[in-house]
Amino acid sequence: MPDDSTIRLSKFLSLVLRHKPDEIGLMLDAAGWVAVDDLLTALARHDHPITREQLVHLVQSSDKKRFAFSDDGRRIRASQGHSVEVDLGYTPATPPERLYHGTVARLVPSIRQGGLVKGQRHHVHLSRDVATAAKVGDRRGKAVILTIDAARMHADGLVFFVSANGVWLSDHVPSEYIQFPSENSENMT
Ligand code: HQG
Repeated sequence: MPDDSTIRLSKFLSLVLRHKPDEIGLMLDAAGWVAVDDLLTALARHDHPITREQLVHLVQSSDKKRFAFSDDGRRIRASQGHSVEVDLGYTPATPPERLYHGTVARLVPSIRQGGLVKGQRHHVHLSRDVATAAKVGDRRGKAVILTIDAARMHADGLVFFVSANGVWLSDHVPSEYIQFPSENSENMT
């Protein structure tokens, strides 16, 4: 388990690299990258001083590999989850037959109606396995796992991307492709 200060820093980095780079005076490039030097300087100026080694450790030890360095190690970006406009440059990919989405019971009626929508983020996030989806759902309460017929979506021409850290991304998942848990098991993981 990462310690509290690592978790706090990881959350702050998510905020800066996905949502509010201007909070510490940074600008992301069109693909979401920022120079590591600039990031370290900006963090130090805004009460989050860390060394390059600490940053590298955080990136490498992150449970979900949320952040990635460029090949030359000079730039860093979040691998998914942005609300600011970026083009991560992922190419369309063929998904596994099934993907999973963890949510909570109170959102299910609306998802039944409108399918999965991306909301503030650029994409709907889907997981490769049930355990990951359960963790995503548990952030909001007791996870309800939706099973997505990704093979049929793909066959029908809907586009998928996979992020550098293995999150499957889609623009919208219409409800016809979603298998919902039966009513009396909706509260079960
Ligand atoms: C729900 C975290 C009502 C959806 C996680 C979810 C993930 C609807 C919420 C990543 C809906 C959106 C993404 C509809 C979708 N009506 N509710 N039609 N369609 N929803 O946080 O997938 O730690 O934007 O079920 O682990 O929960 O940040 O998406 O509950 O990988 O790296 O609307 O964020 O990763 O919430 O989470 P989010 P998410 P990090």
